Amino acid sequence: MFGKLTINDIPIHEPIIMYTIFIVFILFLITIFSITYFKKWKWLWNEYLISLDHKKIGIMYIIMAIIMFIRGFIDALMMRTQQTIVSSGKPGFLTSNHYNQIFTAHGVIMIFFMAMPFIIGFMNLIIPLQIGARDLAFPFLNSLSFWLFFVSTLLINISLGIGEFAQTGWLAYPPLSNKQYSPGVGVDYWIWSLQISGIGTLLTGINFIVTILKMRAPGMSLMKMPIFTWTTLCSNILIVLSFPILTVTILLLTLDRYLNTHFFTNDMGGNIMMYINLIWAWGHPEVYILMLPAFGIFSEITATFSKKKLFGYKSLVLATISITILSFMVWLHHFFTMGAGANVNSFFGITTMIIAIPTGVKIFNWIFTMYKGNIKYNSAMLWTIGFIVSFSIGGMSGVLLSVPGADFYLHNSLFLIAHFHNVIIGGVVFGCFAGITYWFPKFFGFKLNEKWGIRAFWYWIFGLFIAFLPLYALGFMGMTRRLSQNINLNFHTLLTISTIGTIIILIGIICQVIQFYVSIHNKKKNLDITGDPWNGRTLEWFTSSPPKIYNFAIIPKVKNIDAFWDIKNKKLNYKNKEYKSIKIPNNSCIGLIISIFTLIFGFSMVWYIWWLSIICIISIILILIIKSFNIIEHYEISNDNIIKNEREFLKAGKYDK
Ligand SMILES: [Cu+2]
Repeated sequence: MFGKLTINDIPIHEPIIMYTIFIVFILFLITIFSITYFKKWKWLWNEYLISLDHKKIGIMYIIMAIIMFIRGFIDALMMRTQQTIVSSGKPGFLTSNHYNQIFTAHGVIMIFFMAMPFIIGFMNLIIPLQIGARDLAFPFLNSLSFWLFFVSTLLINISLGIGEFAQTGWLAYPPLSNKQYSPGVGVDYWIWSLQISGIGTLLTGINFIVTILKMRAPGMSLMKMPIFTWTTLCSNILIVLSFPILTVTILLLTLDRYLNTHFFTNDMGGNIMMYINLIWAWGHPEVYILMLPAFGIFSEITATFSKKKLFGYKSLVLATISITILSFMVWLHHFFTMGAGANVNSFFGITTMIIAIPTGVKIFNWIFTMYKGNIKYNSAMLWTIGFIVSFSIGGMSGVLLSVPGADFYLHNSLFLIAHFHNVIIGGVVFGCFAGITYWFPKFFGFKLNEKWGIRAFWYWIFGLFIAFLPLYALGFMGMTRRLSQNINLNFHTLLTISTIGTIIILIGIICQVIQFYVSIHNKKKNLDITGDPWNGRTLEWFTSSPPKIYNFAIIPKVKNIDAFWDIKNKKLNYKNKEYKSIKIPNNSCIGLIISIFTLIFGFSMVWYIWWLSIICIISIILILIIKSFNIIEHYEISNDNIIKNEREFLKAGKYDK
C-alpha cells in the first residue's frame, strides 16, 4: 500500500535529528498559534499566499531563503566543529553517515534553496518597478513557480525526518549516486526536489525574459536599462539555456535508479564522466545565474551612495554579456583531473582565465564610480566594499585553480572549498545582504537600523577571512574535502581557527537578527523615505514606499539611464496627466493547489507509492486543463483612488513643485 515506506524510516535512533525535528515542530506550532492568535489567517491568505503580485511573491521567496540560510549555516557549524574535535584526536559527535548527509545537505540547501530563491526574490521585487511595469508578463505563472519552489524545499527537508538525506555530495556524482552504492531514498529525494524546483526556475526564467524584453516603459531602450535589469536579463537567459541540461541529466540518473538503464553506470556501456560533464555544463552557468544579479545590486548601490553616475555603463553591459557567453565555455575546470589531456585542459584553463577579464572590468568600474564620489559609508556601501575585497581575493584563487597543473594538486582539497566560499559568500551572500539593506525601505517604508547593520558587516567580513583563509593553507598542506573521521592531527590548529571564524560569522548573523528586531520595534522613527537621499537613481524609487499594487499610476516616459534621477532633478515634467483606472489580476490559489499535488507526487515517487503518483499526475493535468479554460479575472482600481494615492505620493516626494 505505502510502497517502501515503513515506520522504521523515521530515524528515531539519531538523537541529533530527532531533537532538530522536535525544535522545528515547536517553531511550527508557535507560528500557527501566533497567526491564529493575531487573527491573521485571512490577511496572510489574501495578501500573500494566493497573491499574484510580484512584490508579495518576492517577499515570500526571500523569507524562504532566509529560513534555509539558517538551516544551511547550522550544517556548516556542525561540520566545522566535527573536524576541529576529530583533528584533536578525540572521537567526533557525528557518524560518517550523518556527516555525509550534512555536507550534501549544506551544498544542496545553500545553492538551490537559499541562494536561488534569494536572487529570484530580488528579481521579483525590483524588475517590474525598475523597468516601469505593473507586474511580470505572466503573474499566474509567477505564483505557480514560487509554489513549486516552496514544495520542493519542503520535500528536500522532509528527508531529514522520513528516510535520509543523500550522502553523495551536492551534485550526486555517479557511481556513488547509483542504486548499487546509494540504495536508500536520499538520492531519490534529491532527484525529485531538484526536478520540481528546476521546473519552477525554468518557468521563472521565461517569465523574466519576456517581461524585460516586452514590458519596459516607453523610451527605455535596451541601452537605457538599469544594470540590475541587464544582469537579471542575462541571468535568466542562463537559466533558460542551462536548466534544461540539469533536468535531462537528472532524468537519465532517475532512469538508471528506477528502470536499471545504464547511462551513468560503471558497466554495460555506462559513462560516469558524461554525467559529470553534463552536470557542470549546467553547474558553472549556475554560479553566474547567482552572481550576475548580485553584480547588478552592487552597481545600483555604488552609484546611489557615491552620488555619481555609474562609471562605464556600456563596458559594464558588455562585461555582463561576455560573462554570460563565456560561462558556457569553462565547465571542464571542475574536473581537470578527468584526464582529458593537456590540449583540452589548456583550452578550458584559458577560457577560465579569460572570464576573469570582464569580472575585473566590473570591479574597476565600481572603483572608478566611487573615485571622487561623495561616498556615504552606510552598511549597504560597506557590504559592497567588503564584496570588492573578498571577491577579488576569491577570484585570484580561482585563476590559480584554472591552471591545470596547479589544479591537479589542489583539486578537491580545502583550497577549493576556501575558493568557492570566498567568492559565493563574498559575492552572492554579501550581495543579498546589501540588497536587503538598500531596498528594504522601499517595500516596508522604513530603513533598517544602521548601527546593527554595520556591526553585522564587520563580524561577517572578519569571520569570512578567519574561517576561510586557513582552509587555503590546509589545501596546500594536502587536506581533502569532506573528511569527518581520522583527520591528521597537524591540521588541528588551522581547523580550530576556521571554526572560530565561523563563530564570528554567527555573531554577525545574531547582529542581523537584532537589526531586524530593533528596526521593526522603532520603525516609527524612520518612516517615509520618499525624497530621502537613500533614494537611488532608477525607476523603482519613483513609487511610494511600499509601492501600490499597481506600482505606477502612470507609466513614466524614460529619456536616460537614470530615469528617476531625471524626474528628481525636474528633467522630466510629470504634471497634469490624465489618470485612468487600472486593471489588476485577481488572486488565485490554483498555483498552490497544483504544487500540493506535485509535492505528494514527489514524495510518492521517492517511496514507490505508484498509485498515489498516478492520482497526482492525473489531478495536475486535469487542473491545468480546467485552468486553461478559465482566464484569470481582473478587478479594477478606480482612478479616484489612484488620484488620491498619487497626490499623497507626489506631495511627499515634492515631485509636484
Ligand atoms: Cu566553474
